[in-house]
Amino acid sequence: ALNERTYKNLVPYTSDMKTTKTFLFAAIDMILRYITELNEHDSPVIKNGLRTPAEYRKMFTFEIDDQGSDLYDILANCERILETTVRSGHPRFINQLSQGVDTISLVGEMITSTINANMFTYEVAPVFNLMEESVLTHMRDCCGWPKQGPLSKNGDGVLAPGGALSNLYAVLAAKHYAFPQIKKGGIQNGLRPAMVISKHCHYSMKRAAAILSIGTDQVYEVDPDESGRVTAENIEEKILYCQSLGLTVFFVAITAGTTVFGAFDPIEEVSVICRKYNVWLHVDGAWGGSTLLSPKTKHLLQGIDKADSFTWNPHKLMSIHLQCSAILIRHLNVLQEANQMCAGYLFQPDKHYETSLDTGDKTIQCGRHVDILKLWLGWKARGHLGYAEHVEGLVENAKFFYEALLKREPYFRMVMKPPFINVCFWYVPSSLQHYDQTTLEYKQRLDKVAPKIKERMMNSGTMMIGYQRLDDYPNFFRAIISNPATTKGDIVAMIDTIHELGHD
Ligand code: ABU
Repeated sequence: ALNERTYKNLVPYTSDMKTTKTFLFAAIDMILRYITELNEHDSPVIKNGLRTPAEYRKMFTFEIDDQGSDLYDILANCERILETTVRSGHPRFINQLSQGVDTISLVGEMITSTINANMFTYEVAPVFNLMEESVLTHMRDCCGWPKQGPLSKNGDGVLAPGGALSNLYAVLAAKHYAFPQIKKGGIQNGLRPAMVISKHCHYSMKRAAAILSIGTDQVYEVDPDESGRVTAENIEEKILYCQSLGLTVFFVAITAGTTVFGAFDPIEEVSVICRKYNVWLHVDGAWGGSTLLSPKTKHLLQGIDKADSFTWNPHKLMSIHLQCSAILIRHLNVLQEANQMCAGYLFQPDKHYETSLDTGDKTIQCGRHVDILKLWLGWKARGHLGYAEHVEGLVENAKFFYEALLKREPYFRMVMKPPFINVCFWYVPSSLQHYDQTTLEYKQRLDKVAPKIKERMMNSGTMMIGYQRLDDYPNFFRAIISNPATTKGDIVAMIDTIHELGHD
């Protein structure tokens, strides 16, 4: 019985595998029960709704005691976590860009964790480093980047812990490319680097400017049009404006699939401007990068072959488990030159093998998690055709969602026709339907509707969807379906739920 056993009855504290197996089988059994329940579509996303912090604190003993817990108690805690936490893998969790529980990814993470390797050197993680190099090469091939250098490589890159960090890598690489002297000397001698970005870029762009001492005041935003896209003319105008202030624009960032609207900026046109002014072009495709996987959607990234760097998150549209984000750089050696510190105990210059596979000295981190196995397994399992079908299925679901909402006017009102998977809409309760939509009072009252419905939703635990304000728009819902488990039946059920919760 596990209640009479402790960690000392498990390997590596004992060589007897019996208790270890019982413990692991019990954990696997718990996971299987969780996944079974998760895929019952009418089951709740949050059982008994979101609790208060005080209630969760009562449910768990978060404090660590002098005496350790027995194995039964450890498993009971795991069970309680699975019971009470938000089920972000549920088909009706459409709150975030990353969703779902992917069985292949799960196995990838289990094997990764079993090995517990560190990506920083080839000697510690040889197969994973080769695997990462191969998959990143393939991702760059999808961008159409040319082979260069003596090793005939089509660029560089690394898997980073999330899109924000991938974007930080892009700014760092661009800064080093333009001003290599800053690495040692800092920003001095009158250098005034500046960045031009779309106002709808991910906030991590500005944060990268803060981290890298560019300063957020030196980040100049370009307003998008009503469809959420910037124009190349407006980017050029902003570059010229910065130049008139004596600033040197070294970096332009646009987005392939903006976080809220899902808009795609015109890469081809903006790349012409960036070439003209010799500015690094970064495309943040954390969300929309995976449209490269289908012949029906890859036109959305037309011009990506001319970008200098590209963020692409398999943990969003490709359903790979968090975290899995690629930063791809078209230029060789910039990452290494920007980040190299030559720590002698890891990156010995006299190693007996090809040290270009020691990825650690080109990264911001030292230790790095193995994110590649789940991605590689997921891609191997689906193949190119499987992923094309996956992306097309998600686009089809978004279209169905949009059309279903149109049929439910005047209770549902669209913010815009979805440019991609993001479906943005207002719920308009009966009491607001006869208001003049142009009045401030209407906007102020509509602004309060989505948070109220969300509160009711979290209390009932039936589904989860995100909301936000953007530009002059009052709070609206953003429906995202990146989970292949979400069906048309779920979409109809979720629309019904919002309608039920939206009563006056
Ligand atoms: N990194 C952007 C994630 C935002 C979202 O999931 O809604």
